[in-house]
Amino acid sequence: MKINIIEARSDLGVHVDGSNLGAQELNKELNLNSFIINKDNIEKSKSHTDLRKNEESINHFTKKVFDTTLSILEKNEIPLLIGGDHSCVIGSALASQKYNKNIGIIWIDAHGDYNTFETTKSGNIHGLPLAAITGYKCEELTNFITDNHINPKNCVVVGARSIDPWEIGNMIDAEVTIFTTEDIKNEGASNIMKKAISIASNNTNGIHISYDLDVIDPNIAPGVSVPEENGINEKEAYEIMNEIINNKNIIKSMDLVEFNPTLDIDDKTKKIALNLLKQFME
Ligand SMILES: [Mn+2]
Repeated sequence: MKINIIEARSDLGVHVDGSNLGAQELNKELNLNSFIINKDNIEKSKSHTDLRKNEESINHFTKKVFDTTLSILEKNEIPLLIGGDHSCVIGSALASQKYNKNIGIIWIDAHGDYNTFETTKSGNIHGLPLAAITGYKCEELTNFITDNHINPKNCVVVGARSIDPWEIGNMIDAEVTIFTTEDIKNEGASNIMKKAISIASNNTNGIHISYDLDVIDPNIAPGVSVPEENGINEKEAYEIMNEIINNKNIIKSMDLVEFNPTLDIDDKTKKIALNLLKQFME
């Protein structure tokens, strides 16, 4: 099936600048036709006390991503969103849920992204999208689309190693499945992905994949806004993508997010991101 790219050029979900430049930087190399979605032309809030940073602009952005993703799906094509920070994908995941009716989601990420406005300490909305997508509070972020969330029981986080104490409570409450980086080290990336796919596809019509580059160790992939030590290695990163490709018949939509070119060293992260994109598009 034809893949159609969305360049999601926003870093409004995080106080660190630069991830808005990620998609453009990657597509410069790929040189593929794409839909381009820009953030609002406003001054980005980075206030430490604002616990709803850039909420309104992120909602505008989400709606644009949602409409674009839906238009791609309606042409019977696969949307591939390139971020942007992780708040960019609320619209892509929920458009896929709307079009495919009932899907599961696999969230490959060092973080849980399962905070709510009550539990967030930073107010960075890129720490809330998975909760919003699975309808766990955060209604303010999905107001444009009611009763269309992904069932958290079909939601799997893969590669987590930095989950806030309150956030883990949300995830347990919602019955999200978590596989940690340690699980990947112990059981192998392919085996963990097989388990994740089985949970996400159980009684659903397909899967949305959201791949955050910060799951990879920052010594190998330093170009991300919120790096976490002791991540997966490059081989494991590709093994994860291999399992995704092996299940292409049920993968309905895909994101690759959080590449921040301003923090990259010697194009290390860029090269891995490009390899992952090429692997998916083969
Ligand atoms: Mn993330």
